Amino acid sequence: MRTRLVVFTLVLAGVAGCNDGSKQGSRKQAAAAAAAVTTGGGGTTVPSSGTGAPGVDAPQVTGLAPGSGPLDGGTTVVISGSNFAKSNAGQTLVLFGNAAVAATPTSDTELQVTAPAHTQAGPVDVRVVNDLGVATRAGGFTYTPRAPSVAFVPAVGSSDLATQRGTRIRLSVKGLPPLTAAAQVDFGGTAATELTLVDAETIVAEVPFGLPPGATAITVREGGASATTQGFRVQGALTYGDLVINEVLFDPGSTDPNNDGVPSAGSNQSDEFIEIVNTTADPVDLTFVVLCDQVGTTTPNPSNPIHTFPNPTTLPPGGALVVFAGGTPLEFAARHASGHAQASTHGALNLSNSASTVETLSLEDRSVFPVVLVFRAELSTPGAGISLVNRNDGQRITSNPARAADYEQHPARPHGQGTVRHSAGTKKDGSPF
Ligand SMILES: [Ca+2]
Ligand SMILES: [Ca+2]
Ligand SMILES: [Ca+2]
Repeated sequence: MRTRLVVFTLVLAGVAGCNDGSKQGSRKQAAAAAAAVTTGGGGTTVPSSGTGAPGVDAPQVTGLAPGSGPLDGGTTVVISGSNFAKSNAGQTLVLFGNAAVAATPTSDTELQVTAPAHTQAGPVDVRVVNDLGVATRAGGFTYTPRAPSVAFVPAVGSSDLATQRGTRIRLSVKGLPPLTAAAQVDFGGTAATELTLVDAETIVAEVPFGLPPGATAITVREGGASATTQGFRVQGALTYGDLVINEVLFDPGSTDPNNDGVPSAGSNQSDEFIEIVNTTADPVDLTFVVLCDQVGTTTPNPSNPIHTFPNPTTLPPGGALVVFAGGTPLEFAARHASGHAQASTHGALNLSNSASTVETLSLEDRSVFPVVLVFRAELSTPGAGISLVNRNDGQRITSNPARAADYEQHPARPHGQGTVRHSAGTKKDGSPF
């Protein structure tokens, strides 16, 4: 029996290596199968032809039902024929093209099998292989093409007045001809600003400038075919309080909130952080929002950015994103495509450790107007290792501008063997937003 199984494997390798629909290949396979059974033998029957010539016990296939199914596989197919259950090996394989799946005969004349996935629409040969031989049904099963579809991430985007560039939306396209440099993408009929071809099924498109806010269809065209998807949203202007600066750690002391194993100390202030929360019920595109800082005055300074969010950066509803001064933020759960924590694109936040220094942090939204004050807070440090945190943790701050009274010193919370007084990426008690 052991010998038989080894030989059986060789037979399958030979079948899988042949092109679909090759009659010559089929004859070679049949010969191989016959030889294999002879060699592995000990059995009483040696087929003269693996194609199931009349008068021998080799399997034969007379029909498949259904004879077609989707490219993703999963179709339950009943194969009719003969000599399915006489296999002494008790093992039968069915090949759809070159993909083999195990099958169990339900009778001598019927097999039930689940069609495997396939890459290209069209007919494939179906082969039933057991230790009596190989039966081939040329073009026995047809894979039906997928309906064209487009998936996209992120689900919201905007564009920038200053540069007229847009959020980069990654489009995964199925059911179209392979994408090429000639592919076209439009958002609600307006051509994408920039296109970057990733592969035959993936293209990155920038949201064009000047689209009205709201639901916008995305259409991809290639080779005379097109696919359209709904559900994407062009973000409108943010209003005050949609985003809050929820927590700020000016002076990390010797703590390590970015979890990179390097506690801050002295001039290493890489664990400074600013936690931003989306207080709305929708995802917010942060791509063209800029985090700014002005030291020593209560006047915000939009021209002094300390972090530029990468394109794209999306904050989920109620979600938090932490901007650290530096380091390699670890163990922040990926709650959205752009990650839960980022290190300052400017290499530092330079938050003052002095309790007497006022700093005005602001989030400036450039997506619709050059400068729209989204949030500002006049803040000063409470001391080493202690952050300032929104009294109504994660909730909208309505006073404009936000004042020191909107914040409190972070309470102690358990962490490791002791306690800490900050909570980068979580609520005050360490629970998720
Ligand atoms: Ca650190
Ligand atoms: Ca500092
Ligand atoms: Ca927090």
